[in-house]
Amino acid sequence: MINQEIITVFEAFERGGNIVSVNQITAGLINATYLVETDKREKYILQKINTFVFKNPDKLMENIIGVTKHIRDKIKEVGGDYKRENLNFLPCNSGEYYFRDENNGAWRMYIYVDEALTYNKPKNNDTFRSAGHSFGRFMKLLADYPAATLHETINNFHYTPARYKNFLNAVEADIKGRKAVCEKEIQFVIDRKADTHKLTDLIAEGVLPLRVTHNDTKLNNVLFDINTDKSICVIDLDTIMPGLSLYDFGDSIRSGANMAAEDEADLSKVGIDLTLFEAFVDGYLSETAKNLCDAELDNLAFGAKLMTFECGMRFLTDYLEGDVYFRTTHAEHNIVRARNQFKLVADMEKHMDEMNAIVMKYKEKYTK
Ligand code: GN1
Ligand code: MG
Repeated sequence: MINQEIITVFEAFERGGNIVSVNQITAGLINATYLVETDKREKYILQKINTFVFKNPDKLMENIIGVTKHIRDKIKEVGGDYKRENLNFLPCNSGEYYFRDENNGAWRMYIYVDEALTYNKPKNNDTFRSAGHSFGRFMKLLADYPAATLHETINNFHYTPARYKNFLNAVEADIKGRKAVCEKEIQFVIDRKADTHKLTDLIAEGVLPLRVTHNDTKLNNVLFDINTDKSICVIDLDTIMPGLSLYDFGDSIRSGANMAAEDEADLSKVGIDLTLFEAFVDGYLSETAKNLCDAELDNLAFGAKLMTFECGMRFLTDYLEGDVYFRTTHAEHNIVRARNQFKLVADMEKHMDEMNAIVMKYKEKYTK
């Protein structure tokens, strides 16, 4: 039986047809996502925005509508398929791009991209190279987007010094009495305090440029064509804000070049896969090398380490705060994720020279 809540929300978007199936998609850790199919053989994604995380759905949707329109125009210019290479959001009956239900829940809907899939782990090097192309292209498409019109959907999202402060506050408060079981992880973070402000200092000094970036570039935020296995487009557009190329590059490496899933508990399986790293660098730099400045290229590998560190610190903070932010399936989920990310950080530290050498190899290849 189809949940009445979903039917009510779907009807608010006035697409007609009756729902024949609803399937929840649980890959994302923040919003609640449903694939809805109708008897008119149409498929939609209905998504309940997590308003604990995104406090201001109207500003969030303003960003997304502006950005997807910009991308659509560019795809049209080159004769591309904008229904497939971009997300197409639909207004609800009030004319707005999200619907408020009677419990103040905020919902949005967009057309489902058919014959597509996502990967939590790259199937092979080509998959990950292709993801690199997509994120590189995404940044290029938005290079002339008016950044000043974007709202900050989550304050200080990748402002790592603020994340570090939140972490220290969570340790200090220890509201769930969990501190004792993660002393080692807490120390791991404190030992790397200097890393937290390296990039933000370079921004303040005017060395690293802010660009319009995606900021949540995990591999499962890319759609792949089921027939060609090539990336089609980038999804999960909630955190598009001015940021660093290093954040987008770094978070992709964090999620896709880990030899294990981000919540693998067996740490012997966790580490940086340099072959996958190289494939992503190849795809990403083939699109962006000419546009990136030397300071960005010099810090790409560090960006991967920092994004992994930041994410681990966020998982640890959420564990200490009682699992209020990330979707978890068991009580240890966030601490398992944090340990996993810190193992990956330690492994990247061991391989930092090799990672930098790979970046330089492709910098040369694509800037000649
Ligand atoms: C969240 O929404 P999703 O699952 O794509 C999170 C990212 C984390 C990621 C860790 C808005 O991404 O920042 O890196 O989980 N998104 C938000 O898996 O916090
Ligand atoms: Mg996602």
